[in-house]
Amino acid sequence: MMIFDVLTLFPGIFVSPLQESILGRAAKQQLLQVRLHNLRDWAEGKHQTTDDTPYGGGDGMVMKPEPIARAIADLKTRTPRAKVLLMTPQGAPFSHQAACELAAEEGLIFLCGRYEGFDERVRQTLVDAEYSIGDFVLTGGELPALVMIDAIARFIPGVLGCSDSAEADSFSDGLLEYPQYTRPAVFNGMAVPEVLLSGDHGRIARWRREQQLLRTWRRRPDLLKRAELSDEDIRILEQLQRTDSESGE
Ligand code: 4GY
Repeated sequence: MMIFDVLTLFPGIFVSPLQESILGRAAKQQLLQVRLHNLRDWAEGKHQTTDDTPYGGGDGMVMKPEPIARAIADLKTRTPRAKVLLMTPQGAPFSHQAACELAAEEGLIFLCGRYEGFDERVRQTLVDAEYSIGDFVLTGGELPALVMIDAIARFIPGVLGCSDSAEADSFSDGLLEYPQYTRPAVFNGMAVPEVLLSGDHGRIARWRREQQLLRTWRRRPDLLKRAELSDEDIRILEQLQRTDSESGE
């Protein structure tokens, strides 16, 4: 079973997102365990202080290194090989690929920051990897940790039904998903594409691949450079670029 340890000043943030739906079921089935820890439990003094003013002056507070060092040392007595992860806009872009790799670890420790961030020596000596979930600034590392736990959990065998495995989903080949439809066949005057009602599985598969390529080219051309493309895919893309104007994407 995969162990996720979370070090945070606000463990309450995690409770309901981890209890609901797929993650909640995975925890019940003992496919994963998320252990929430209040960093304040490792702080000292009457006020159990976890932050202090920055050396050199400036706004806000910085998280002190000692409570974090004690907390990580304690957690590692139980999961010695666990990797310590820190969520910050300065980290490496978190991705499908990173989620897949992290799912192979025995344990992960998510160190969630608040205020203006961490004493630099925390990063240097206690953290194995830093990740960013996007180019924006949040008020703490808790929501990024939840995002990462969710994305990583999808790669743990048994968490998703066998009908939709994480390896089979479209990001695995680096392309965006094709459009999906369900009943009714006509909604507000908009009909489902005829090919999807045809019952011709070969034609449907070719249409879906074409839609994936079209969408990715239109919306995220940066992804195409790294996507796994067959000769047929490249032929389809060249065709699309010649007939660009027609589609409603
Ligand atoms: N974006 N991706 C992000 C963030 C804010 C540490 C307190 C992000 O991952 N984390 O915005 N984190 C945290 C950073 C100090 C605020």
